[in-house]
Amino acid sequence: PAGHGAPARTMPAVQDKAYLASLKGVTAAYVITAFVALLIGVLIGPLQALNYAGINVYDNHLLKLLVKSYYQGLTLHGVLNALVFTQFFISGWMLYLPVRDLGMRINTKFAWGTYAVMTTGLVLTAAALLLNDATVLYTLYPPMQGSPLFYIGASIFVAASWGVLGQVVYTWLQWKRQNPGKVTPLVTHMSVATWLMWFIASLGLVTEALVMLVPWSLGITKTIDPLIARTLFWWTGHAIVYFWLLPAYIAWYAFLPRHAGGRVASEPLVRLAFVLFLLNGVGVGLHHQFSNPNINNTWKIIHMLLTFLVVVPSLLTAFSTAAALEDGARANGGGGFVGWIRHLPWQNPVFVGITLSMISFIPGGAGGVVNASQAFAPVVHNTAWIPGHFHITVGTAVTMTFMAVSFWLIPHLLGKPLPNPKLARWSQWIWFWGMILFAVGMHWQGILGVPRRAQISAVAQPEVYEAMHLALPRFLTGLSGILLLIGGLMFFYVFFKMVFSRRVQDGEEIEIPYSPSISAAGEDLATASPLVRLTEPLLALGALGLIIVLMVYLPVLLPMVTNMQGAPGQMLW
Ligand code: HAS
Ligand code: HEM
Ligand code: CU
Repeated sequence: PAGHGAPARTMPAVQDKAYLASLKGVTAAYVITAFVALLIGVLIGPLQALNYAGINVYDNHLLKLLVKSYYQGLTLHGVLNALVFTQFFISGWMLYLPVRDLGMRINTKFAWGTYAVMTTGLVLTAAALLLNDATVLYTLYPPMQGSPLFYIGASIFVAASWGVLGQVVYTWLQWKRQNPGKVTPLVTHMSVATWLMWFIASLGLVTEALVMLVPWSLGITKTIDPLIARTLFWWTGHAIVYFWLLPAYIAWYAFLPRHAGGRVASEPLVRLAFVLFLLNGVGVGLHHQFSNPNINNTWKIIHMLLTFLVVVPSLLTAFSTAAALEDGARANGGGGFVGWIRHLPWQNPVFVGITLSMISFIPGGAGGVVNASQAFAPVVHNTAWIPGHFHITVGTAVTMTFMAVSFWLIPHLLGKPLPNPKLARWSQWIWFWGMILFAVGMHWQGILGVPRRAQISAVAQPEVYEAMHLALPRFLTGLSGILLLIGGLMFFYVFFKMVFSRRVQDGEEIEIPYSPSISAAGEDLATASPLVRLTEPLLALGALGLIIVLMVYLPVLLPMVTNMQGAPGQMLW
């Protein structure tokens, strides 16, 4: 019933203005750097969409000055969008939120230091990419080899994320010590669970980089085992998608109900969903390696079944966020079976961006289940279907949520209001439709056998691919690139106009949009529900998560390590 439940949390006030300015400053630095990376990445994307429409623009001399090949551009696009944009945004977002949520004071010098280290890693990696020394290495796959600069830069970049992670977990533990017997507030719980999941996830990549890639690129070791490298890569490579997704889930669960005038359905359920990702999010990476030989098929099947299991917390999210939206719409006078949808705040660009991003995740997630099915994987693996899948997951569900969040976060951080809310709203609609068309075109072409990571427009007879006979999917992919360019430019116009405008208000007037909840978690552990008590000890749950990962990865890795197959490095460009 309306009025039932718990009111929204109010953010603890911060008295020390200089400290608050520094905390907001470092957060804004992360967020703005993220969107600068996205801007460059997004400018390259449409050229790739044209490629899949059969139009080759890469013989252009002007373009050749910037990128030497389709593949160099593609690598810049993948790295800047999926790795740099996401990690910078998340590092600001998931540092700021828990710190403000807990009302704790952190050492902002350390936070700025971490930002500087991350930026150094970015500059080194970007230099290698721009020098054409790391082309096609977005997934790092040896025996293809890049310059040491690339691997060292990437290692520094990932190490910096541990800096933020450490600071957040440390701050949370300090709060726990000062507040014994208290339930961790929801947003902090989600943030800490995500950071701990990322810690477990990143161990694969860190091992690959430190033990294999860096020594190999420096010439200390002469050969490398590609299978071990891939396996360690996908240990991280699947779970990294939850490192991108869960910060978006924070906006969906904790803040979207407020934008829609509704309530969080159940806080204990949210906590359960995040703990399920912490336990089961990492040990599923073999679903990227079904086609790799020398891996026992039983383990591939186990990882497949565990992948189906990790769909559960996303389904929990789908139903409970939909319930929160329905709650808001009915409170706004909406009724009927689906008629209530019209009573959602479709005028609000934050709401529109986040909700459309969630809608895109319905086919995005469903496609993931197809990819993970061993029977379907051979049909879709390494085809255009796969970029179709991940542009409606990371490229829309995550990216558009972060775009929409910036519409209130930047005003809150910098005291600069959102200019042109209407243009902001339109940018989200156009991006959404662009990505939907992109997904239709690319999934379709993929099923007809068009490969991914291929400059098919430069093939003398692109008709070798059945799909290239079909005008419609080609057309859809090409058109989507143009729509996305327009939607993207509209977004960046609004974003940078906002960032470069004059400060006109105290950002604190724009509150963090905490939502009320129907079923709250309570404040005291002693009186909390069993589910809340079970999901509270995140460090212990993280340790359990690590044990599960070792259980499903050591039996896969050990036979590889005892039967190593060294290959010399190759540079193909
Ligand atoms: Fe994936 C490949 C399987 C989720 C990203 N994925 C990729 C790659 C990327 C990526 C980047 O099993 C390519 C890597 C490369 O370069 O090779 N993926 C899955 C599965 C899931 C999944 C099972 N992927 C993601 C997410 C990503 C992402 C999230 C980024 C953020 N993926 C795969 C597999 C491959 C793969 C294979 C390898 C393919 C190959 O052969 O190479 C699941 O986690 C998905 C679960 C999600 C759902 C959807 C729930 C829906 C929700 C929205 C509700 C909406 C509402 C709106 C309520 C079940 C939560 C209501 C609105 C109103 C108005 C009322
Ligand atoms: C790859 C287009 C935005 C992440 C691709 C490909 C196309 C494309 C056509 C496939 C190229 C190939 O396989 O040869 C676009 C367009 C965009 C856009 C038109 C919007 C303007 C994004 C965003 C993200 C993203 C926002 C992530 C945040 C990636 C990644 C790859 C990729 C990770 C794979 C790189 C690789 O295989 O090495 N993009 N994209 N893209 N895109 Fe996008
Ligand atoms: Cu995966």
